[in-house]
Amino acid sequence: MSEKREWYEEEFWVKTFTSTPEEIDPDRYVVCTYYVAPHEEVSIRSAAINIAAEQSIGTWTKVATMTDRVFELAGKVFQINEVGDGGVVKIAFPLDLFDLDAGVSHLLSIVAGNLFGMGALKHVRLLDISMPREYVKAFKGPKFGIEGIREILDTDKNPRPHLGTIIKPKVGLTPKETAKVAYEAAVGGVDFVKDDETLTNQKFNPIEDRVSNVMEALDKAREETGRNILYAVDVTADIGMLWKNVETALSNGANCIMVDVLCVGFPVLRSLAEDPSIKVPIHVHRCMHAAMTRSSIHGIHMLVLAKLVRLCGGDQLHTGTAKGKMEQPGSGASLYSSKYSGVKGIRYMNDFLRGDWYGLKTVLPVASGGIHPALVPSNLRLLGYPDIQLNAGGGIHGHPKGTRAGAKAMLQAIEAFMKGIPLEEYAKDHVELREALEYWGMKFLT
Ligand code: CAP
Ligand code: MG
Repeated sequence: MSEKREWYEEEFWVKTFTSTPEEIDPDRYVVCTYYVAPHEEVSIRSAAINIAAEQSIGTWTKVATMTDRVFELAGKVFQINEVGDGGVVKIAFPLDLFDLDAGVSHLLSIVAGNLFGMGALKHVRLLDISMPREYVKAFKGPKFGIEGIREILDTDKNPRPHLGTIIKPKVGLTPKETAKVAYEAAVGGVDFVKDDETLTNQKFNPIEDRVSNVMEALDKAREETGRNILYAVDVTADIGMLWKNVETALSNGANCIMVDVLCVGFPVLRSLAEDPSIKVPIHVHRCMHAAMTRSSIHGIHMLVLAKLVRLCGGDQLHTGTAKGKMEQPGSGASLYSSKYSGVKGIRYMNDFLRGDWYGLKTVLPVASGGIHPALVPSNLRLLGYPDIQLNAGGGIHGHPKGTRAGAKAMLQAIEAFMKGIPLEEYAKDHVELREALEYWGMKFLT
């Protein structure tokens, strides 16, 4: 192994870009936690100083124009714990470095900018970010949050997990066929219906016809069952078309909109949430997140993305399952504290979204992806309840007796769990649940 090169160990770099934890006032700094794996010849402290310097005052060598004002903006490495091939480091960036009016796009250019390409680093992962009150207060956050959604769905007095569905197949149905599936799911007992993330305004299912047909079907279901049901219309598109989709959806009665946040960008979510004409909750899908979140040693942890979604005003957000068809994040991340790894990491993120954050409204965590009735107890137990929504697409519409029975079976599984009754026991006199358990067995459970 070649000798470690202490690239940034000269007094100037250490003095400018490191400090002790006691010197970091949490009200005056944005604090980032990174997993850093430097190339063999670079020490962890050098790598961390490299990040602090590049992402704050941005220079790899002394320049003639350094003044005290510039030095006050320096990022500070104040904690290093060596793990695996690298270390978990904390870097504090002074609040004055941030343009509070420029929001998340500016924040990302600092805390998740050039550092991902630095030549001294083999891997680097932004694990967490903690912002001072003044920073968080520059955002309005969600308009509805868990409380607002519960009021709409009338589950505030007796909180329970919400049941959602994604209309399947993903694409190819006509507006009338979509509305029929939505109606069946609603009568079967779902609280929430959503478009799948690739359905927007294609020829086979234009948004105007779809929304008017689905809302009519849900009105009918409400008259019959007395229950409100939200329909999240996917408005994802490039900016001009996105706003047209929003207008079309709202003018045809949509009571919720949905956006693929990483495809459109955080600022778009924020502009939707802060627009006074949008008086409905925003459901946030996260497709593409795994390009950043899946590796346990490189990229950006989902917890960070969830914090940004809350700042930008998402009312509900996909955060993953404990059991389901998608990869559980962070396999191999025993490198870190449990709050960043695997299912415990999802739970930690869900609890953050449910908890107080300088007065911003909460965000309802959504577990989705391969869920069917047999998976309900473990997902609720491990991810936390009652403040959660379980979404099932295939796990409802794939029921042997169809969508209505599928929704009933999911609801029965939730009821059984909430009453503390084992599913097999409850299934004895709940036929839809029994059929679902027989049909899918333990798929994805083990
Ligand atoms: C679920 C889903 C969601 C995934 C995405 C799908 O459908 O609609 O997009 O949940 O994963 O198309 O797979 P099924 P995540 O219930 O039929 O699986 O929520 O982890 O972002
Ligand atoms: Mg989907």
